[in-house]
Amino acid sequence: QGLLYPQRNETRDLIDLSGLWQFQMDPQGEGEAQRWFRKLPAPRMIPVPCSWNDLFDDAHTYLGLAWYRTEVWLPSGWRGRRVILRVGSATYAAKVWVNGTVVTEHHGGNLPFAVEITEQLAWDRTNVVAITVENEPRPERVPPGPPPGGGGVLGVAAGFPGTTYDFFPYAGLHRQVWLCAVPTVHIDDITVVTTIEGGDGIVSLKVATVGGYAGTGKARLDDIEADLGFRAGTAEAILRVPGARFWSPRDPHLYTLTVTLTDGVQISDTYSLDIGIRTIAVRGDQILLNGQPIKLTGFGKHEDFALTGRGLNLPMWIRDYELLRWIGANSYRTSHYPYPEEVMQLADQRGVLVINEIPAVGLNFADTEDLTRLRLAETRSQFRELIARDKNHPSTIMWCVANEPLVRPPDKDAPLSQPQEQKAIEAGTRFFQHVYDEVNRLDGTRPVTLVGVGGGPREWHERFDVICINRYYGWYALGGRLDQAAQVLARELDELHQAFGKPIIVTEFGTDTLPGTHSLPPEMWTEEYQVEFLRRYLDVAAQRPFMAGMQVWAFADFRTVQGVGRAGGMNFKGVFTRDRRPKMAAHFLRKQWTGM
Ligand code: E9O
Repeated sequence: QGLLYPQRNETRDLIDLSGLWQFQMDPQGEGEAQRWFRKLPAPRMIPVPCSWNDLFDDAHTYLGLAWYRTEVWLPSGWRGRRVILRVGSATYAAKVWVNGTVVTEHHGGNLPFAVEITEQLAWDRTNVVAITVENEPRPERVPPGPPPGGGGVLGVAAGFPGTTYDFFPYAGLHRQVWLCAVPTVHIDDITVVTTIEGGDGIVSLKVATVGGYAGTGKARLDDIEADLGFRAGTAEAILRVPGARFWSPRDPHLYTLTVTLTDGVQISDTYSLDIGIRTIAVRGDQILLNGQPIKLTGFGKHEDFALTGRGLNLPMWIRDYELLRWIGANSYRTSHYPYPEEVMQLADQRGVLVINEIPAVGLNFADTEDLTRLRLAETRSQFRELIARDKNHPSTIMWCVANEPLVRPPDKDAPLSQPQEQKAIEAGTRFFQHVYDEVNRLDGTRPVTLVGVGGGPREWHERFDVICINRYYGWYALGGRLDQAAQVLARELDELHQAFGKPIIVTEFGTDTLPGTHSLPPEMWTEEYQVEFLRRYLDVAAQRPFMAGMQVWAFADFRTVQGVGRAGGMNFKGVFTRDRRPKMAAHFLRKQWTGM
């Protein structure tokens, strides 16, 4: 099934089920046997979309099973059409009932899933939609849960709730739930690939339908049109745009592509998509956008805000895009999971370059082969969904397959023996080979990267098109010693460049900084130290023309699990506070990146 963003037009309609739903936690897992999909015994109200954790004290650290329930009356005009239920994001596992019948199950938060529910619907009464969601940190999932009794980032201490990463494991229905009415025979998927020939843009498209459409259609972009002839439900076409405006951060021009199923008289379905004409490629140590080298400036981010948690928060995103422009950033990474679809559309419109990452954070390869096999299956299915969702966004310039995979869990104190370590490195090499091949098969048009961290084996980078590294000399190592930190960083970048000759991006570097804390000379945790640290890193990069990008960790302070390394349950590496006030470092970066 395709994952085209829901649309309302002359042939399609939508109902957004956002609003207050009934909610009940089910720690004993008794709801299904007691038919809670019909009626919840003791519900309270909850907003959708939103995380549940910061709303109710008894749900704050609850990651187990919970029920959502709502009712919806369908418009009579929808009769005779297919009705599709689309869930934008349920973190982590979901099961869906319509009028008492299970219609689908889904694994993996942060990505949408859709299922046709026409058969289950009633037209003469209200329909009951019930969804269970749970976010149990299980070891076979991606991201994996911590080993039993273990967890804790950096081995400082076991965090609570236990995770293999530091951000808070928010749970719930995080994005909209939609009902979509579409024609029985309809456009299910569109794949657009753009290339450049001289001043012309070449737009190649593939259209897939549901219902084995065998008729004709049209593709239109401005006043350029192509005929579509469908066979077994699919058709292809190429549109040439003379003197095209190529999409770039400086001129993020979008064309509207409209695909129509029509016999020339009657229109049976239509769908419009905003596309950018651009190319992205790696040549030697450079990343080329439309044939020109680009350098990324920007951040690693999170989807994180007070009360809403990881729930869709469009005001936050609009503000974040304003601040990205204010500070002169041209890019960010979707650390450490896919962001909302609207946020990708905004990146297209505003000309922001996105490294698009799946939720593969906290992987380690000292765990059993069984676990590695299960995580590989999960990683691949999440990638299939991510690429299906985001393949047509010009802003996505690169796929990222994992953040900071490790040879062994960070909380294991005893080092692995030499042969054990070798085995784990090889297991990781095989894992990433599989993922790389899969991503390339699904989308051969974008570079693919892996984000490595200090101490991670270099072998794992070999497969990938771009070398991305997270480095913390001057913070987690060499704390307080910024001169030495800069030397170590410089030496390592030179070595990596020598070894790989590929583009290098530092995708994380930063220091925890308590807003309002100052010192002279600069000391750790102060605003002065954050500025000095960032200055050293940017200077080292500026002296190395081969560097393809620098992304600061992090854009804003964000909520973490509890632990002695995270004061107040926060990661304070933000350049902005959690409520988006600038720290000194924000002003510093703005000067660096805009010259203002
Ligand atoms: C991942 C990110 O989600 N990278 C972490 C960030 C952090 O602030 C976290 O928020 O902790 C940094 C990992 C640093 C590991 C450094 C090991 C250095 C050993 C010399």
